[in-house]
Amino acid sequence: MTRTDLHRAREALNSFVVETPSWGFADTGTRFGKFFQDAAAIDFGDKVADAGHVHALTGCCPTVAVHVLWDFKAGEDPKAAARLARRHGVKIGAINPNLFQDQGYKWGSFGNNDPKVRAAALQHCVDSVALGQAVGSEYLSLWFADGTNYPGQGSIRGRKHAFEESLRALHAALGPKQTMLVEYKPFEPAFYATDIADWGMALLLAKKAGPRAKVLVDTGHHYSGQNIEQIVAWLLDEDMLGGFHFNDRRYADDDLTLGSIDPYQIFRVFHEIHAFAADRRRWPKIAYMIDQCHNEKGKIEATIQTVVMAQELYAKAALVDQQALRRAQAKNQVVDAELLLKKAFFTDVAPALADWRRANSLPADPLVAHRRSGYERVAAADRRRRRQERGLTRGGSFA
Ligand code: PSV
Ligand code: MN
Repeated sequence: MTRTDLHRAREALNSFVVETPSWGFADTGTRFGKFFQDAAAIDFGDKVADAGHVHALTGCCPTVAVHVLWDFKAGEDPKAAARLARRHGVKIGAINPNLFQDQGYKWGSFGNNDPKVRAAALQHCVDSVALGQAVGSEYLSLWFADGTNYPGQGSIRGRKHAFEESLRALHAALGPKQTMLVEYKPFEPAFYATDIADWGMALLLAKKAGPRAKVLVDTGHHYSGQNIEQIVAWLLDEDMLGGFHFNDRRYADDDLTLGSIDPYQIFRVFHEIHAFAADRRRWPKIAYMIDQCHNEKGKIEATIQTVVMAQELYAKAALVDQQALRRAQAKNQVVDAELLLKKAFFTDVAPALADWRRANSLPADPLVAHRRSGYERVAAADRRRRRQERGLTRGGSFA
């Protein structure tokens, strides 16, 4: 690694933070079932303790995303939750309303043809905005399970109009410091026509909703072979990229740890962000978040793996010589241009990460430090005991 590379990678690491998801620490599974882990978080306190532990080891996860129904009980003071998170060294990040679990959402939430259900869904989101304000969160992160399963089942344009109306009303409820993120997903749980199936639909809806609505790119929510970095580049160019949900996939929305299948893909996404910053001489404001479901791996280990992978790939992408790339592109030197990306991708950034961790008084290897800490063993014993004492049955909702 050259001195310039070391400097570039360190600078990149200084500005890179990634949010962990509260649900990633809890029992999650597939639609076929869950395999329970003793150390899985039982409640919000466990989730923020785990998130705090990950942040203490990695130094780059200061916030934790929450899912309203899974993390907040009706009547609870959200400020108390924020204080609890702070005690563990983290802050509450994106607020995710839950618009898919309630029986009332059988025919959708914002896209439902019953105005009463649409009003209830909107109210839940407006309440989530207030919750976000109470805990000082900047982001309201929206994902809709809405859609239809069979041709002819619903009016595709009618549902689009319903979404436009509710998203506009929700945007009007945002506080001045809040941004709302609109996530898309091609299918599941709806299989015929998901209401917000791709980035184009999310972009149109966000633009119509208002200036503080942006698009959220969940890396798992694309068809096989889709060019995600191209989507990212277009959204950046339109000033419409609001954030990411990181995970990796082999088939569909597999929620595997980031870079486990295709690290070069995420590198290319980060490259587009670095290239944009180099061209525009400003950094776009992007909420980097993880959205994973850890079925087999230990939840904290999986989270640490993803965080470290994200840091490595972000640092590698910072090494692309942007000026040389522009020159090669101008002359149509295809091989040279591609090699500039490959060279950065294959550069070992371990020395830069080690340096950065040392400078920030962090463990040299977060995963090793986690294993040595005994945190998982203690958490497993404590949570096993609490489950028994409370007679908690496991299963139920997704997280
Ligand atoms: C849906 O698959 C999703 O990606 C959304 O972001 C949800 O909020 C999250 O997963 C958890 O179910
Ligand atoms: Mn997601």
